[in-house]
Amino acid sequence: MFGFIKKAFGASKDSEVKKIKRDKIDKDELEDLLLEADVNYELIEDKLDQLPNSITRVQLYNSLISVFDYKANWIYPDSNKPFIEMIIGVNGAGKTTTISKLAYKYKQDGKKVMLGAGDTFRAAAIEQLSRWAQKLDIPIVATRQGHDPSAVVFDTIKSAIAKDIDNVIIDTAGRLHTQVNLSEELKKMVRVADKALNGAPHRKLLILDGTQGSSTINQAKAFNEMIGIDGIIITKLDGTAKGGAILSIANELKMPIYYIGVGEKPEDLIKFDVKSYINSILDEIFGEE
Ligand SMILES: Nc1nc2c(ncn2[C@@H]2O[C@H](COP(=O)(O)OP(=O)(O)O)[C@@H](O)[C@H]2O)c(=O)[nH]1
Ligand SMILES: [Mg+2]
Repeated sequence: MFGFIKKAFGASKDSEVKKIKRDKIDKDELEDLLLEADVNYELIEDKLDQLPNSITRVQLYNSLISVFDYKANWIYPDSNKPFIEMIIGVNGAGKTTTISKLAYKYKQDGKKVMLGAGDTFRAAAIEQLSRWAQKLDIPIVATRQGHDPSAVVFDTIKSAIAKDIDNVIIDTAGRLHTQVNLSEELKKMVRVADKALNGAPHRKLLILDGTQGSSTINQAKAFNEMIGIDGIIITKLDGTAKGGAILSIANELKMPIYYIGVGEKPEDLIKFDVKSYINSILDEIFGEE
């Protein structure tokens, strides 16, 4: 499932050599492996300090799983239809692509989906999302470049209510003239969503570019301060050896990671499962069970 883990934890470097199964790993060797996979240094030290010199699979499993020991800070609404999600993140992180993936997934699950082209800053962003909507045969609310994205938010939600839509996914700009503008615009979009439907947006998802590794953490903190983030999707993990950054991101942000992106096609979205993720890492280190 998590093929990218192989890249991050060394197997690919010598893929001809069959992984030898072992019962324990030395602290020093483990430290090197985790550092290479882009796990944050302080996190590694913190975890290794609590482990013996020679570490078993079970010991490491318990140590790594504890990084994810936190709860979501939002609640799925009871019957508040439609379910509104806002997709946030810097330009190029993979917002628009991820929206198409989510839309595809919801549609596969039998849901009625609608998109809102809330990145009105760039004409290309509106076109890109419209193309996806057409390809996936999903309705979209869009306006011309430069128009107020909050109006798009309002219109999308109202239209979705009228058409009995299940899932609304709203795109946002990743960059404006200034950071202050961006912050104000996003805040307004959130306020207006709540006016269109009480409690909306129900989930604000932050898209982080997995190839940037741990360096996305500061970005995430900035967006969280602006409008509060409810969860994370990490993209582009198909092309990187930084799969360990997921641990650093979880540890620093203490926010649920819902999905990971592993390609550019609509089906390249994987539900993130903590246990499978950690077991994939452990398989690389100890050999498959
Ligand atoms: N390999 C790969 N490329 C991705 C993934 N997600 C997005 N991309 C690519 O990253 C680039 C930027 O994506 P886009 O959705 O336009 O980013 P946005 O500016 O945040 O909306 C595009 O070329 C996408 O095809 C992914 O999971 N894997
Ligand atoms: Mg975009």
